Amino acid sequence: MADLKEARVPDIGHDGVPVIEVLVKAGDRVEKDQSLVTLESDKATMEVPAPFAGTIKEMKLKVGDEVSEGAVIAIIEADGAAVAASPSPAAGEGGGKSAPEAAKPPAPAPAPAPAAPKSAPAAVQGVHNAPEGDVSPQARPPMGASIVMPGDAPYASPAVRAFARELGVDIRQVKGSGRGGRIQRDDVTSYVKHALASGARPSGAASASIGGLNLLPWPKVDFAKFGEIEEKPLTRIQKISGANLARNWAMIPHVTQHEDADITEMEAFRKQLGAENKDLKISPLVFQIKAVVAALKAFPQFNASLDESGEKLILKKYFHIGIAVDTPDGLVVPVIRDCDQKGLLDLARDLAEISKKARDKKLGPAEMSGGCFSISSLGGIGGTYFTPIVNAPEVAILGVSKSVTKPVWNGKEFAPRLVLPLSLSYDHRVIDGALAARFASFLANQLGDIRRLLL
Ligand code: CAO
Repeated sequence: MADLKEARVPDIGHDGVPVIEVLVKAGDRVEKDQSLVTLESDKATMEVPAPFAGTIKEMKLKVGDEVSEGAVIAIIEADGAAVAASPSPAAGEGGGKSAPEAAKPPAPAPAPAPAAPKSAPAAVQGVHNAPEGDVSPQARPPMGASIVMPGDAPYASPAVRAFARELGVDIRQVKGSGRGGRIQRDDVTSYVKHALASGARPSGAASASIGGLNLLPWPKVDFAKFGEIEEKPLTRIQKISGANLARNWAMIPHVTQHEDADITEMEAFRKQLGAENKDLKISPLVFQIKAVVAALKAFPQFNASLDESGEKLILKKYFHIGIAVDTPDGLVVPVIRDCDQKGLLDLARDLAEISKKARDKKLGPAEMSGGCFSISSLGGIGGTYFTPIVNAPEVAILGVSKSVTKPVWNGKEFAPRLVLPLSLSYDHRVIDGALAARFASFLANQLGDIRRLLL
């Protein structure tokens, strides 16, 4: 038999509060605590939740109605089990304060939300100007009617705020199209569509919400207040690579293993090879590519990617190496394919070609995809060690710094040796520290003994 019950407005501390959103309609199935309507007084916006689960038989309120405690919001055909312990009131017009217990909103959670406004009645829990980035469990509105105070906070219902948070949108960036600039769900959707179309990440807080990180919103500073400034828009490459780097840095637990390679012999051989092939620039990078391929063969876990579910490792049997190239418009990572099948001279040719293409902005998307492992060489510039960011979905990246001649103890004396600093960053979800240390040491040995490299 149908068990019809009323959902009524709880004690909201005011009379004649306007309904500004009706969130469900007749026929909808609702869960206990799902928001039914949004009310807005001059002090606060509140969502009133369903006191029990069931199916909406009739909505009694519409936008613009003014309600007080006890007004009937909806008639709900309650799920038997959910209200078994409650008396079963008759359906009918509400308005009185005699609403049955079963139709009242849930009791407040034992631990009240921080900073609930003093005027908030006990039955109504809420968040007082909670910053958008702050979605820690403590700051999340409990499942009572939620309150967001106007003022500095953008004008949006808690449901719209929750929706924005879910998509990683900083709601303060969204322009509201509703009454009095109120932000609607559609405004958030349009904002995301626009951000995606322009290739930019949605907002400073977008990356903050990835994986549920609770970061503060990006600081807003009027720099002109402190001195002369000039605005320079980011290039398209900077926007795209910036968004990728931010995601990779935030989502991958990075560790960087440092190692030194003695490349004295390698460098002598490189010079000899350069003298024999004057038309070709033999960069130290080609030796590093060969050493990396040998290391990937020896440690297949480095030539792998986590699948999207994070539950499987995909091991690759090909050896395509990405090379970070610095261009006037920003960083790009073209990929040299099948490096295992190429000799040093082939790799030198390929490297020259992709570097030129990158700088002439002639790289196509296909030439920047399919990489297994990346190398970022700052050796031509300087510095000792650094922390390269793993280029997802790869699981490791090699950073190469400038080689320097150092006194190295050979068991009898200090001898001048050319030492190349290596920085191997890896995804600690996939690779353990011991394995990374072995990989780095293997790499150094390969570079230190070119006979191995040429095998
Ligand atoms: N130690 C010492 N010298 C090095 C070196 C190293 N590790 N690596 C390169 N060099 C030398 C080269 O031999 C070259 O010397 P010559 O002029 O005497 O031939 C000089 O430094 C300049 O090299 P290069 O950097 O122009 O060329 P490359 O082939 O070594 O590197 C490329 C090519 C595309 C990797 C490089 O030009 C580049 O763009 N590097 C920057 C990558 C980058 O920005 N990474 C950071 C990513 S994170 O933001």
